[in-house]
Amino acid sequence: PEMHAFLHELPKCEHHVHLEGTLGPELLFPLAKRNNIELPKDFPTTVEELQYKYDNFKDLQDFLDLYYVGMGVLITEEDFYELAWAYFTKAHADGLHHAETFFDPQGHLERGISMETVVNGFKKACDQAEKELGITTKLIMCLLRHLPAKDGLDTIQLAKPYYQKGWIHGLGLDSSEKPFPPELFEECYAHMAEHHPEVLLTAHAGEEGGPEFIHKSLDLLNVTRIDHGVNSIKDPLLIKKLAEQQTMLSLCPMSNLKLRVVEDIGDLPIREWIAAGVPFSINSDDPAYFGGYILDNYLAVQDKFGFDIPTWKLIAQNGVNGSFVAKARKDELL
Ligand code: ES4
Ligand code: ZN
Repeated sequence: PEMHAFLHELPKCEHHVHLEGTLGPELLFPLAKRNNIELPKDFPTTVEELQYKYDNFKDLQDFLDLYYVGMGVLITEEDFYELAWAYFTKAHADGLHHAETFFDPQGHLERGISMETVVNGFKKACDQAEKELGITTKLIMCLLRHLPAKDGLDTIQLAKPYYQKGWIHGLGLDSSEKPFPPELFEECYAHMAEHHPEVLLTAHAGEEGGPEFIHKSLDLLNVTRIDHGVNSIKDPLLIKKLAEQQTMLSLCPMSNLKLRVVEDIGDLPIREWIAAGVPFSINSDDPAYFGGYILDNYLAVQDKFGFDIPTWKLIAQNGVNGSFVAKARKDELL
């Protein structure tokens, strides 16, 4: 209980949460009704059935299949706003101070929803979170790696006004990892580096893919952060490189457990990263699907690793340092 209070108070930053992954049954079913969306025949019809699915994912793809159908209930700007606002209020109750949130515009564009609808809704919630909750926020647009790079480039074009306004701060890469290696998206990342150098670059790598996916994300996409990065531990030279460059990994413990990246949260290479000086943060990924928000993820790590207070302070400090914010805000967060 003492540690619970301490971890609640610790200045936590989240760097890896998909806003569409915060869509749980309590909003999914009402939105389906409000928007007259007919869910597929094999989609669960009760909270209990949905929960059963959540508790039994075989792997990343098995989760993604449900995730892409789930987001189909999001139609209006108000829907996107409500989704993100509900996340910010939950995260705030968990003691979150700073949130960098992913979204997947291609999952909406392909259903005929405009970039404007998606971004306006999310941005409204971000502004409200800053004003009413005192949380700082950033939006990171992710490209879906199961779609062609050409689609990614088109999506980047559509988002241009929002980089220019400073509404979108980062570019990420997500979805099915193994069949779609980082090099497929070199052109997308090169375009961003050339035309929008102020936009920070990250990519999912080393969740199901091997350490070579992390190497290639660093060397070919020039990312400054790695999302997941669990499989970095299989390559000592990579560990050395991550430590030298102080590249932060955004670890998602409960996600890794639910998607069977590891058998047990205690198997995550956290002690090894700390010993090697590899910075990482602790994150919720798709909290509605994986059974816990940010504080639950901290507690799950504490349950298995039993870290002392200085270690937790170091973890929090690394999270602040690795955030996509100016030095003044970092000083404030610490
Ligand atoms: C995701 Cl856990 C995970 N991995 C890859 N892509 C994703 N999109 C949403 N959650
Ligand atoms: Zn993710």
